[in-house]
Amino acid sequence: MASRIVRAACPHDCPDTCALLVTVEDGRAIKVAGDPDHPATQGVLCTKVSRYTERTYHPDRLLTPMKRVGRKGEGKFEAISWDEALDTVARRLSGIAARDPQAILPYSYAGTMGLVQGESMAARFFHKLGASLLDRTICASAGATALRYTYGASVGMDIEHVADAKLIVIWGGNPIASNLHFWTRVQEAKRRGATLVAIDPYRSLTAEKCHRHIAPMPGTDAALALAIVHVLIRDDLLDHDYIARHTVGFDALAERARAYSPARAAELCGVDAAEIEWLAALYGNLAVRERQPVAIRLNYGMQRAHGGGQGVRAVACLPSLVGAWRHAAGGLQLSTSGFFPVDNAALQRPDLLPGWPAVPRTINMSTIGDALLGEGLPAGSPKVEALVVYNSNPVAVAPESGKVAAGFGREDLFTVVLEQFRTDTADYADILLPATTQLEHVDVHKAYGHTYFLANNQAIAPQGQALPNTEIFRRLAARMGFTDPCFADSDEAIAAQAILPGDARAQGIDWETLKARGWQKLNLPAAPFAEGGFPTASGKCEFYSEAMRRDGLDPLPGYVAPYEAPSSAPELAARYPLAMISPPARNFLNSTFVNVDSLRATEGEPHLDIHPDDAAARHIADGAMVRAFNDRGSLMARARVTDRARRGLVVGLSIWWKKLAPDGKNANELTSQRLTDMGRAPVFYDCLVEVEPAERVAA
Ligand SMILES: Nc1nc2c(c(=O)[nH]1)N[C@H]1C(S)=C(S)[C@@H](COP(=O)(O)OP(=O)(O)OC[C@H]3O[C@@H](n4cnc5c(=O)[nH]c(N)nc54)[C@H](O)[C@@H]3O)O[C@H]1N2
Ligand SMILES: Nc1nc2c(c(=O)[nH]1)N[C@H]1C(S)=C(S)[C@@H](COP(=O)(O)OP(=O)(O)OC[C@H]3O[C@@H](n4cnc5c(=O)[nH]c(N)nc54)[C@H](O)[C@@H]3O)O[C@H]1N2
Ligand code: SF4
Ligand SMILES: [Mo]
Repeated sequence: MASRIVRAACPHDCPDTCALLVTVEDGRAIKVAGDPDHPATQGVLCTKVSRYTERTYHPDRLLTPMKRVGRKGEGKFEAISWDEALDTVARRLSGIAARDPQAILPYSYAGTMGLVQGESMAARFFHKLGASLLDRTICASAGATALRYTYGASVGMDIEHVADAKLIVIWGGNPIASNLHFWTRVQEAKRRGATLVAIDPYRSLTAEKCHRHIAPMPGTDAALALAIVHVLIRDDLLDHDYIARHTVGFDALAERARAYSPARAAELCGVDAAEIEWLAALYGNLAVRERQPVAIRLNYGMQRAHGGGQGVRAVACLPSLVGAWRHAAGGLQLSTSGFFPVDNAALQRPDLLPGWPAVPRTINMSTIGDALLGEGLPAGSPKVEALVVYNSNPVAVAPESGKVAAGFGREDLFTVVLEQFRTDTADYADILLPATTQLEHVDVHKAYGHTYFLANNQAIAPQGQALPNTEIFRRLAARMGFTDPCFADSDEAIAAQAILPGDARAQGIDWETLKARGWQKLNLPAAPFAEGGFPTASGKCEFYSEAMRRDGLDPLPGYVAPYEAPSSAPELAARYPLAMISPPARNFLNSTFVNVDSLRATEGEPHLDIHPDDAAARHIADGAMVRAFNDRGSLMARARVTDRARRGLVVGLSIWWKKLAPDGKNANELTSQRLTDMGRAPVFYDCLVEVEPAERVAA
């Protein structure tokens, strides 16, 4: 039997970006394993991707182009040929473009993180067309904006060294579920004597395994971090030399932090002042008095509220105050993506835009519901007449789902969806196009939790008539008469353009070496900011940001209350007293894998975790069906009465496919389309609800 091993990369939106070894026998992938030699992967994959063949050969894979024959959303389709599908799409888009190309909107996110199957040929196509631009904010842009103002880019410590840290603070993340390979290193650090602290409103799988768990109310992290700053300064637990040489605005920060005593922060966050004092003393003493490495793994869970950006900024100041960056095992990581020299201009070709450097209007993906319903568009701005969705499942993942579904349901909207499966979004397509999976196409990957470039070599032939995104847009471009040479680039040629030439960080790395070796690490110092050198305008860590002031923002870290909290919205809180968060379930990846039966079986059914006191007050028994609701919508779930959820909080692990939930709904029925303080990002975890037993609904 002809057996071979193909070097590949996990495409999913996960900081770990694992190196894969795919065993192929007689043209069929029989095993997907982690590369034991890749230091970030260490031969281990999560449960989801170790079952990647189950997903690839899933009986529900879309294998032919289809056209809708039922109502929008109903999911009735009929197979058609590629020619008919592409001719229809080209004809409809050309007709709309002849009136105003801005009436066409691409909608995509990180179904694959690949630089080739993501925004390369697709971006070229929409740029050439002059379509509206999409503001890709749905996940990380609040935190990314905060990091840009503070450190200059999405950069931080290399967690490959974290096993040597003496204190690891896991802040707003649940790595056992969503950053597994970091967690492996954390356990090694624990064996070596490190103290682990989780800061999370929920006692997550990770929080329960830490030495200490501090549970603030969602969206209050800035107050907590500023109180730590307050204590560090009050008790002189500071690296004065690092502050003097590598930071900007210490005095202004000190002045600001004076207002955040532990007592005040305790009240804002709903924690004990003693917990804040304890953490600040441990962090400061270890770093400054004992000169030991202290690390913060900040994650995106804490930036999904109104003050999400300011929260990240406040936490991001901490390592510079105590000089934690001096050690390879110290500092902070939210993301490493800013280290990667990627040639976006070559991949995406914004210069193809008809009026370049003028750009068409931009529509925020986080408010797609409103945009499709014509709300919030500038006066005179054309309505969206065509939507082309790829690498995303907005009907399930975008906030305020009722409006999103209403928008997708518009009869006068022409919708094209490129998908591997018939997702909630696919059900609204006029034309549904079958896309390849990672085993069936070529790609190149950067990462946001480590510093390796990876190659994804094609392991097997496309299933059925599926095509890579690139090929679909290549064929569409030809039909639209786009003759620029870049539309003829093969996927290998695009992959070869991804890495910015001449950048020292990528010296010795190109597509040829990468595809042969599978992965290559960037050339970076082990402790990237030991001697400062932040990529800000000042070259320093900016506690005070002149750029923020210029942009009309508070130039110092500060506390911005959630939109939906008793302090900021007392009337709303009287009707809807519980804060709801909907963070990732371990066996799903956003809404991907929900349709893999074995993984969905492990998650069971949509649950809502509620504290015993909050449950008792509502006569909710463990295991009872409940209805969670607010002015935006409602949702049924099975209650788990548990003190994993702190008082005042309910937790619905996500993101379920709506059509695989008993009531056809998921958590986004309740979330709002409001945006964060910076970065125009959604506020999924800034959401008040009330919960009642479902019998009452029936009665
Ligand atoms: N298995 C799995 N892995 C994933 C994903 C997935 O869906 N499933 N999604 C991927 C994606 S797209 C992303 S962006 C990352 C997300 O990665 P993380 O940001 O690490 O996200 P979570 O694992 O959801 O961790 C979020 C934690 O933050 C907590 N949290 C919620 N609100 C707050 C708050 O206001 N303050 C604080 N301190 N904590 C809060 C939640 O209770 C939860 O335990 O994970 C990626 N990895
Ligand atoms: N309530 C709530 N909502 C959330 C979140 C939350 O924590 N709570 N998290 C938010 C976050 S952090 C994120 S990042 C977003 C994620 O939102 P999305 O990026 O939309 O992620 P997925 O739901 O995984 O959907 C990706 C889709 O892309 C498809 N896909 C994968 N590869 C390819 C390919 O090569 N070609 C094509 N054409 N399709 C492909 C998959 O089949 C899948 O259906 O959701 C956000 N929504
Ligand atoms: S989802 Fe994350 S942990 Fe799982 S294989 Fe992919 S990169 Fe690795
Ligand atoms: Mo995300």
